[in-house]
Amino acid sequence: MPIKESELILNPDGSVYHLNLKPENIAQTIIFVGDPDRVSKITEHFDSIEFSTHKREFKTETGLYKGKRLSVISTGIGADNIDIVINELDALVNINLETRKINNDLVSLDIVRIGTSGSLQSDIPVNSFLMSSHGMDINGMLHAYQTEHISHPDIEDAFVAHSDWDKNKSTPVIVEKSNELAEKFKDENVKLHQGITVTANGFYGPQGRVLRLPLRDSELNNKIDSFKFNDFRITNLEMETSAIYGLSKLLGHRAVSLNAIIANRANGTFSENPEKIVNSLIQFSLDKIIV
Ligand code: R1P
Repeated sequence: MPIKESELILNPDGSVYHLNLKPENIAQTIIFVGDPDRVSKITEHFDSIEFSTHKREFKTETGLYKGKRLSVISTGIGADNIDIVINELDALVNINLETRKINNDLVSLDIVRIGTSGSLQSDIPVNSFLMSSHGMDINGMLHAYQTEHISHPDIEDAFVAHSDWDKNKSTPVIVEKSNELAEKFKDENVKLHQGITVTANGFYGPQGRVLRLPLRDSELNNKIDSFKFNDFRITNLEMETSAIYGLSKLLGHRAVSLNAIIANRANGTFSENPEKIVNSLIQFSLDKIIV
């Protein structure tokens, strides 16, 4: 059965609805960034750019970096945007947009997020690099999908018990990175911290920040940063990783999330030069992606 026009929406030129992309516009290796302005900070390193488009928060550029074809896409902020970006990218490679039928031979994309994040651990300082071993959805997006076979109930249950998790909130869902893709980023000369990344559905209250509004659970961040499960601990908070890991695993794509740590919530510090650490992570990531 063809997928209905109301479910897979195409623009008059045949591109997918939000991203404004056609299948030929994207590479099979795709870098995600949150901020549209970060796209050109990556593609300025490219040998050449063959395609650019921009709609809403979704800016895409495709080109060659040291001979390898890469696309860079800004996702804007949040797991809800990741739902749009990954579903539309998957449609571009795995659904025939003319017949609206799923292809027999499915394509697996490599997705690398180059993002910014706040550390929760004092030994992971500002200006360091972190790869998310897992994404923990506390934002609820993954609950729309069947995640039983990709999640980690042992860690989830331990976290729910440890944090006395509020039953009115969506239950945490934990999904691991692509270990295959992560291999590319191993480097004995570069310290890449690893840990569980909690993906929140907001920046202030949902990540335990208090400006004028008191929190429902003022101890939540302490419970998050004191959680341990075997060798795992929660290292950082941001707003996209669990959705990237979850949807990538469900759809058969490989994903890793790399974070420039620009804030340290444990000691209240913020990087004096966040641009610099983000640029270092961009250069590190580009040179690993092409290997
Ligand atoms: C919040 O300031 C935004 O920054 C972080 C968060 O995940 C959120 O998207 O990532 P990016 O810098 O990649 O957008």
